[in-house]
Amino acid sequence: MKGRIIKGDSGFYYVYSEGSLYECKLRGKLKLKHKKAYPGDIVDLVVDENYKGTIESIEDRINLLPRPSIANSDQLLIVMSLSYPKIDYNVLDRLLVLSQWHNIKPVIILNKKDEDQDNIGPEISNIYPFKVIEVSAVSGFGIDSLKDILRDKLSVLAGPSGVGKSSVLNILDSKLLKETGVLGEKLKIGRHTTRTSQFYEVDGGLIADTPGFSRLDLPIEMVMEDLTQYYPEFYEYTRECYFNGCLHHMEKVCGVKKALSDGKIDQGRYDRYLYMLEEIKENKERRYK
Ligand SMILES: Nc1nc2c(ncn2[C@@H]2O[C@H](COP(=O)(O)OP(=O)(O)OP(=O)(O)O)[C@@H](O)[C@H]2O)c(=O)[nH]1
Ligand SMILES: [Mg+2]
Ligand SMILES: [Zn+2]
Repeated sequence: MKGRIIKGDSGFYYVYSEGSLYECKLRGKLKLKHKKAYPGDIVDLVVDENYKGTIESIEDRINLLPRPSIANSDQLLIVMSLSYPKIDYNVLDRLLVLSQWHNIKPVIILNKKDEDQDNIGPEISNIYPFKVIEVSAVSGFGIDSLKDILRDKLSVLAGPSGVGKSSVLNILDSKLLKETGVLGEKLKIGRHTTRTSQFYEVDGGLIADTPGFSRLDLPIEMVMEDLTQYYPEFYEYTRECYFNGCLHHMEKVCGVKKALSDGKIDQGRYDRYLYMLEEIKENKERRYK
């Protein structure tokens, strides 16, 4: 049987499989090999009738988010609000960069559609070359489209306080997966600060609500050439860049800068790109001092 670890706790692992949770131990040979298991890991398990089991093997992971660790995320749901708090574009662009750095597909969720008087939702959809879903946890707008992308996936929630992450989880009718007690307890909205990730189930998909991403510094391993890769709207214009590794900054002949002056690339996106480029440069200078 295959399942997904949602929590590890002093030698026990709680594994979600086909609607049930199993309390498992690692098979001795895995421990001998010093195999580590993280929430999100996909495992083979053998279980008994008392919802206890043994993890026989751990699948190779496709990615691993740090602090707190989550393995094998299919997508990062970056939640922003269309009213208050106002969209923090710095946070949005940073999360987009970090998501791609960790090899996770980002999806932008714009909540509070019911309060989007200035209709900025469609504007953002136009500017950002990523999947954007407008929703409202109050009116239910867009919730079905959101459900469609959650099915059978592991999604990780991110976004500033107050944008409506808990409210969205609530209207999705998600169930908090707890290691003890019954499944399917109705989620209660409330303020909670957690150090570990909590997993919720929605129609066979899992959502991890994580306290991660509280620090949005770019990883020190990231180089300037990495950053350019995370801007899909640049791609088609780089053909006209003189240098192969063009950073679209000081270079004289640059297709991206040309597209910018022709109004084909968003100025704000570009400005924040330069800002992050500078941050990477400073990281590097600090490292070699
Ligand atoms: N108008 C409107 N208000 C919303 C919507 N979703 C959430 N809210 C309100 O926004 C406030 C914050 O919502 P939460 O769900 O607690 O936000 P959160 O992202 O979980 O915040 P933290 O837990 O602090 O990170 C609450 O007062 C909600 O009632 C929405 O779609 N429309
Ligand atoms: Mg919350
Ligand atoms: Zn260029």
